[in-house]
Amino acid sequence: MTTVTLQRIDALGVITLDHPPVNALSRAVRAGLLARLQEALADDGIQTLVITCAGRTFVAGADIREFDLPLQEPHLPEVLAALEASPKPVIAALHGTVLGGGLELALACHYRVAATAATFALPEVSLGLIPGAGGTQRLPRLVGAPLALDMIVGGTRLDASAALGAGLIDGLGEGEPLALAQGFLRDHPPLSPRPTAVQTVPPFDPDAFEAQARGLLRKLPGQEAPVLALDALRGAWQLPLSAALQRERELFVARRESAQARALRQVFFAERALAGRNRALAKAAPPVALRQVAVIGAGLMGSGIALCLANAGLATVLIDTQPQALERGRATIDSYFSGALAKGRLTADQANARAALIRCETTLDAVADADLIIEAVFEDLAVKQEVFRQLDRLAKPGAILATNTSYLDIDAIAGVTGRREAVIGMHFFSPAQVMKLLEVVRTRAVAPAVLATALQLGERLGKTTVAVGNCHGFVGNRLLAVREREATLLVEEGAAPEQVDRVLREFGFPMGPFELRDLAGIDIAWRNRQGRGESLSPAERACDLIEQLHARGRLGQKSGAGYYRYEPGQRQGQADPLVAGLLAAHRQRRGLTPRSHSDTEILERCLFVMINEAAWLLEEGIVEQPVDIDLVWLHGYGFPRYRGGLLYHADQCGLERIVSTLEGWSAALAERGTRISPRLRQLAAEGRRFLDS
Ligand code: 3H9
Repeated sequence: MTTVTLQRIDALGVITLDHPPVNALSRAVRAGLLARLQEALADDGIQTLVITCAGRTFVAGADIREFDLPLQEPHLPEVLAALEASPKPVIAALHGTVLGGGLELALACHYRVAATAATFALPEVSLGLIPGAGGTQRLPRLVGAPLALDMIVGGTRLDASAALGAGLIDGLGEGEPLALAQGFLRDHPPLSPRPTAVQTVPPFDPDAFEAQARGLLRKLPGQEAPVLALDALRGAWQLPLSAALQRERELFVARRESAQARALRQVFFAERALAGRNRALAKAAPPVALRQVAVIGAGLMGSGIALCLANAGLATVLIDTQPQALERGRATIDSYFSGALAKGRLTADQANARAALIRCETTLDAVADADLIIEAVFEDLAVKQEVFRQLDRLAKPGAILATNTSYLDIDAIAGVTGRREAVIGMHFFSPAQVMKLLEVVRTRAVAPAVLATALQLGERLGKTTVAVGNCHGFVGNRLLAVREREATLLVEEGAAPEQVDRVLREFGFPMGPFELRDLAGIDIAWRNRQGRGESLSPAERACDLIEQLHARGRLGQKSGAGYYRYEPGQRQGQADPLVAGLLAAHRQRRGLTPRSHSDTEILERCLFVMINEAAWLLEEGIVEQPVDIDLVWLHGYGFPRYRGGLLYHADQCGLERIVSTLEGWSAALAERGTRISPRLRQLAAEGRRFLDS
């Protein structure tokens, strides 16, 4: 339901936009706004106008659902130009999230007042767009070029007091936005029209501006929109207003159609659809109420999980039977809260209250009152099974037992308990208090209410929470293992680790597979390979670079050397002649003549084997929907958001091309113990796509 109404209160004309859930500027809203504006201007009894919104927020932007449709009149820039040209003063009365086109609407009004909880941003670049209704022109005129740059290119969000300080809004207060506007009018008689666009940009230092822009763009490699947004912003002082507005509009219209914007829209809606599916599951099987949660193991992972729980207001018991480990865990927690306090992210009261939610204990019987217990001990099946035997004995009836294993068989863990229906996987990513992903791993016997509880907790922790099935490595690490295997084989054949890493970085990953391996630890990969024993294919077993590095004590960043060499205190590795020598000797031993690889071959081999493995995951029913695989890799492994996700990217490449490329490698794939997924073949043969399947 969409309504835009005009109400007269004495000489005030109040235009209210009502288009749930977030008052997005759909065609109907734009048309309604224009019509009510014309009525208000024609009404001699109205002297001043207020624009406000019903519901939980002022306009949160253009209607993203319309971006795949042809442009429809009236266009927002025209509506805003009419508003700004109003001979009667117009006040925007703001609350909630004033975003994108919503902020542009507010900027076109003559005055702005806001509720104290309101926030302001132009997040268009996060959707692959640039502001398309005057944002790049009106914002710098009000707040100056440097802050406009941070907001338009860097996506900086302002709270209401910062917005007031910056001159973005003119008044601020508690209460209903309309009442705030009425108060503002009373305090500032007589108001006259004050168009933003005719003002000039306040003076600024152009060199400092350009340096700031370079700094921001460096943090956004591969993304096209921020560069174009900057281009449009410069128009605010380089071009006459009408030319600058026209240029902004042309860039915006072209961006709507761009591959990156389409990909980012796909991700935007996929994230919300996932949250909706999780909510529906929680409704179908009411979750268990969580009054207290216990975490077993106070290592980096366990303390990180405890932090997540405390940040979400949950009473938490952190247990480690080794007092020294527990002390280290407590120190990690304390330093996190003091850091948050120092950075102003938490007040002292908040930090103290959250820290007090975490109680540290050294005996497992402290789990007695917990409704949920999350185990985060050493990654070894026998160790975890022993912990679960004890937990089964000590936990109260009905308590849920979760494991944070990153690849072990959770059915085998559940099997040692007398409550298999209450055992589930909750795979957090390190550092748990930072990383957005949570894989919730279903076991064979898991009860629906247990699954619902884990999913609901994930949402409460602010994680992108994806339900997956139980298999070695689940979704994320299973695909990671396949990519790492392919990358290692490429190196064995003659590519340099730094070439492989560069190619994947240029694709948009924050780091390449060897850089990631050095960060995560060569010892972790070594232990994983030991654990896989007979299941390693002959090709994988023969490509034993991990064992060779491990034997030399090259454990990655933590030991100062792995695939790369690290200067003390440096996280950026240097290519190491020792590794080049080790590789040369390895190839010689195996009778391999090194060859060079094109960047395209490297990229395709790393990605296409993952796409094939993802198709197997679908075939095996490990995920409910293809998009879940994309969300796991987007939020847990740095897949570039502007490429939409692994399977979205596969769809863009064309499945037929992927299958025919994989067919060309089928002998090599067989050596690795892999076949082309029948599902992938079928989709390709039918000319279909993953995300429509
Ligand atoms: C723009 O404005 C371009 C202009 O410069 C140029 C114009 C010419 N459109 O996130 P939630 C839906 S670009 C359509 O779960 P929250 C969303 O899909 C835009 N629908 O709630 C969901 O639907 P469902 C710039 C939208 O409270 C429901 O609303 N603006 C839009 O966690 C609830 O969303 C942005 O980029 C939209 N613009 O967060 C803001 N926004 O229930 C994007 C939301 O069917 N939006 N929906 O799944 C957000 O950041 C968050 O949604 C918001 C609320 C903070 C508003």
